[in-house]
Amino acid sequence: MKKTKMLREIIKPFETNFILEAHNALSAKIVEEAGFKGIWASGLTISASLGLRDNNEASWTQVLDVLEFMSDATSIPILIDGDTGYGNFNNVRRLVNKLEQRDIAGLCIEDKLFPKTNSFINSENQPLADINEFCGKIKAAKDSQKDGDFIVVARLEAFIAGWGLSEALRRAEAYMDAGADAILVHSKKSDPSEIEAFTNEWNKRLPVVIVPTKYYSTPTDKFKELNISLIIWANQVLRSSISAMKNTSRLIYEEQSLINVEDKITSVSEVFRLQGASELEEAEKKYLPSTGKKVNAVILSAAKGDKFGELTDDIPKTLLKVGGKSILAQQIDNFNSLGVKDITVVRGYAKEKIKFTNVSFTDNDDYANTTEVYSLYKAIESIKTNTIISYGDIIYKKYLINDLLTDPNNIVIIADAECIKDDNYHEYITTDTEYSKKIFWQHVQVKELTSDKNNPDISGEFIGLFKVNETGAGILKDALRDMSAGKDFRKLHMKDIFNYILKKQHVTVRFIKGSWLDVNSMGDLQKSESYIYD
Ligand code: SPV
Ligand code: MG
Repeated sequence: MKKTKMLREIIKPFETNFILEAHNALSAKIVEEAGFKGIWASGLTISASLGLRDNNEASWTQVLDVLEFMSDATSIPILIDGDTGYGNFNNVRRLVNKLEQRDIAGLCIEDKLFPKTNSFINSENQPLADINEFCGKIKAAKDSQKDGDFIVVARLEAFIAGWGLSEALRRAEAYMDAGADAILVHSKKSDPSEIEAFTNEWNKRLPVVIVPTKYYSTPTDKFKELNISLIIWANQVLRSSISAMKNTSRLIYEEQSLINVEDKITSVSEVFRLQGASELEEAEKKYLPSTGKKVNAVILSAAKGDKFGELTDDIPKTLLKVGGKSILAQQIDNFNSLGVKDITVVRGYAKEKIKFTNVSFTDNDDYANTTEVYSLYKAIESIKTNTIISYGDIIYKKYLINDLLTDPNNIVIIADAECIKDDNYHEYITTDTEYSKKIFWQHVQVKELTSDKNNPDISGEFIGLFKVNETGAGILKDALRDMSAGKDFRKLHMKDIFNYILKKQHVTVRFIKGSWLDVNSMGDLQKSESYIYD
């Protein structure tokens, strides 16, 4: 149902309804969630929340901006307190136009002069508008609305300004004839006597709206008896928030601590809920490319590295410095700079030396008798929906991570087409695809991984960097769990895991040419000094 129609439903004769004040999108949403069928966009509270007085200090377009947020955040109708209409009939016409564009359901204008003052400040001195001039405004508003259900409420300030009942009735009658949809009778008395006097004479000719701020103790049944159509509770949400904000601010200031505050205030997760954070998460799953998806990294850094002499007496090789920065710090920085913040480092040798505040740790305390597979198994819970797994002793260019992030395949490994075939342990891949330039931008399926450098089918060297997506993560975890039961598990290498996977699933390779370094020896370390890392 249209918001204008909804407002019409709650401003009708013979039935009393209620709306509550809001002054921004958040409070409007809270009012809706409380169950109200409509919102009063109060001039007093909107200006107060902007740090201004209720004297038209906020321009009408500034009020309009606030209304737009309120309207976007809610699905119930908003009746705007339009003060005196921010000018003459011409300003009111434009106002109605702009309100309708923002799906505001109704406008209330009061018969005072611009710039107005709040009805409870010095009210006896407040001049009223000329009746005819105000009737012209009402007519102009009604004539300019495009939606027939848009509501114009004419507000009587006669009682507020110290005029009596007959002036109020005279005006109400004129405003009705000018086309108003309802009459708001305002009173500053602490009892409803003026309202009662008015409604007795008025005799339900148009719906009557009231704002019982000053006569708040009057039972609501009394208003029902008086056939009030709409009761506006005009400022209580702002006032309650002021009390809460004062208490919290004072407490935090005095105690210089949050300890006595935290459980008295709304949780951060409730703030997220009110903002609709979950909807965005769902939308991200639907619309974002894989680069925007949750990505995490696991860095396998348990090994001591035994070819570095005393350099690794106290630290694992992942902490060896290259160009002033440890290999591990270099990797973490690269991941961070690409937006990957969820990083798990598997520590082993000299684990206490690995100190980073922005990563989480998993330990492989049996690092001396195990290999990288066992370290990865220790971090199995960190293999999630998009996980990059990296050996902790390799240096590579950042673009490789980017390439992996955008790759749609389930399991993608990086291999260097120019492989080293020395006596150190290396893992090579074989493929069915003939080696050619083309392979650098094709997705090639891996046939097998091998550590046999004499295998004639070798087309590249696995560099110790790969990615799994959600499906790939499931496949990898199943393989690790299946193989963990075998008695040789602690001695297995990544090639064994991949070969196990390859019996049933595809593993894709992306070839590179250089752009990385496996730090295996002092020689490598020296070479790496001249290496470009990003
Ligand atoms: C408002 O809420 O701004 C009103 C009601 O206009 S009152 O403050 O009572 O004038
Ligand atoms: Mg007001």
